[in-house]
Amino acid sequence: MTAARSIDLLLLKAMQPSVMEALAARFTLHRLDLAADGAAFLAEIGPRIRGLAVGAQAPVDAALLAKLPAIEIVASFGVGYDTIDVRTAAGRGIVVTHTPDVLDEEVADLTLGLLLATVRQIPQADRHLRAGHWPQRSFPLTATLRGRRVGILGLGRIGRAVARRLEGFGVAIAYHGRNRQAGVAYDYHPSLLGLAQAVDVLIVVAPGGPATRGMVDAAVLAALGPEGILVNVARGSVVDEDALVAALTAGTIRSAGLDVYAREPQVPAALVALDQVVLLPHVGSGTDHTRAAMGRLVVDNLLSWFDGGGPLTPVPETPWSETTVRTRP
Ligand code: 8YV
Repeated sequence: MTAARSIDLLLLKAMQPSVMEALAARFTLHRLDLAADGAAFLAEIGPRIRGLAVGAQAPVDAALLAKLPAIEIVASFGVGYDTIDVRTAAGRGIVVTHTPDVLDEEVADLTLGLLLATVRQIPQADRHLRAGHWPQRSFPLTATLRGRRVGILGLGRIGRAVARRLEGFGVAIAYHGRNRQAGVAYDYHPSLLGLAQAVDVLIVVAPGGPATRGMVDAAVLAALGPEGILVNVARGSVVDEDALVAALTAGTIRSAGLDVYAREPQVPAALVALDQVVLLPHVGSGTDHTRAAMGRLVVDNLLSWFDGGGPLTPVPETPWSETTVRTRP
């Protein structure tokens, strides 16, 4: 008797060890990054691939999906999935899953840390001490969170977790998103420009992708005013990075705290040169605890799918339902 063939799963590159271990226990893994000739590799194993596990930043475009005629599911590590062509996937009945919920509180914690670090210049104060300047001169007085009005762009799961924390800081909270949210007491602004005019801190938590590209532009930044602070923990694409550098350089806004950039891991030298900004290397969800939870969810989505239980956390665009799941040819 021959053993049942294991399911072929493609990885564009290695994922964290706990994920690799769990996947290897159930699937036959194929690593595109280890292939000497990627095109030849895909031509050979592409037709057998039934699942794809990817890190959040790895592009899964129509050209890649076209080389995977038998693919059923793309399981992505991360809540944002702007690098995955979900429309093409949906058109072919391919399920796409992501990792929402498990990272909300972690990213919200980091967001508040980044906001405080930016307003109170915590990294700069640390640099001042380490450079031995303290005995010669006190660290300069900084801006404050007191009396500030904070606007949130994107009041989704993470945005709401940020807002809950902000309530404890005693600041006024407002938001902009596609729709006013029922049961939410914060001021709603139907336009981003209107929100920016009403606040002096803007926190970007909106998803990336074409609908939000370059939304935080020169006009929005100018509306924040000279005491304005921009915090972005979402996607670099949401902010016009050139306009941001120009606004910071000209003093149109006071500062920025950034965890994400337009062309990661490249960060414009002009941003790095600005001492008042706080720059993090996309670490919003980056703790052992939360990355382990995200990894488990990637694995559990794949196991559930191939066990016939459907996806656990499909993206909204995925045309999945109990009735369609097992009627695929
Ligand atoms: C990623 C993120 O998971 O969830 C997201 O959308 O941006 C991060 O939490 C991280 O970049 C790992 O790829």
